[in-house]
Amino acid sequence: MIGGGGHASVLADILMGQGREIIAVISPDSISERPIFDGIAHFQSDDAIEKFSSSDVKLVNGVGFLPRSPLRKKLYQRYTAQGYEFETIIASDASISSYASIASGAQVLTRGIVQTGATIGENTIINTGALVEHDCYIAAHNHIAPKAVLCGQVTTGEGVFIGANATILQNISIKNDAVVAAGATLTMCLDKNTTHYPIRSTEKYT
Ligand code: JB2
Repeated sequence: MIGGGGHASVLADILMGQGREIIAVISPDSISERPIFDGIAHFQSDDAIEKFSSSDVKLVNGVGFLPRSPLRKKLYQRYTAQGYEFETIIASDASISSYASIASGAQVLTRGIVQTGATIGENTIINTGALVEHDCYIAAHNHIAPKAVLCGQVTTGEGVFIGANATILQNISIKNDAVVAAGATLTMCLDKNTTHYPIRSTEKYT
């Protein structure tokens, strides 16, 4: 498990519930305040990953992704280039259509829904309770945050962040590294590296 913070602990919970063994947590910071990691070996340097042969272990990308943060993608690319495979994680209560495609290293968390004809790219997070409707194409290294709703045929480029509870209407295209802030509703296509914020009411409460 690479990383030992909030995202890693959610993934560990899912994996342990599926009877999987986590043999080590690799994180520069302490993990002692998270009881889920009790009893698991902890290494503070990424160099420790190379103690484990790529044929013996799978890696889990437990470093999350906030808008335009580079670390998660960097770690994924560094270790896949060295021949390591990242585990694809599907929570037991996620709902994935048999006609959806989930790429290597993607993570669909608790009650995430991926409908028929949808594609989820490598290293992408579909977070708790997010809904990816039919025929969406979600590229690599995205984070679709909790309870975001993507209506049918939404497409995203790499590195897109869609915040919690955001709604993306059908047929919308979102280009690389764009951000949809939490709670926003997106009704038009979004250019690369731009941010769409929720419309705020100007009314004053009296
Ligand atoms: O270079 C690194 C490195 N830098 C930070 N290598 C390794 N192996 N680990 C690294 N870390 C570790 O990432 C930190 O030591 C820490 O354990 C973890 C980051 O934890 P944090 O709780 O700050 O963030 P997160 O990435 O787990 O969660 C973010 O993304 C999630 C998807 C949060 O914002 C969550 O709210 C969000 N749900």
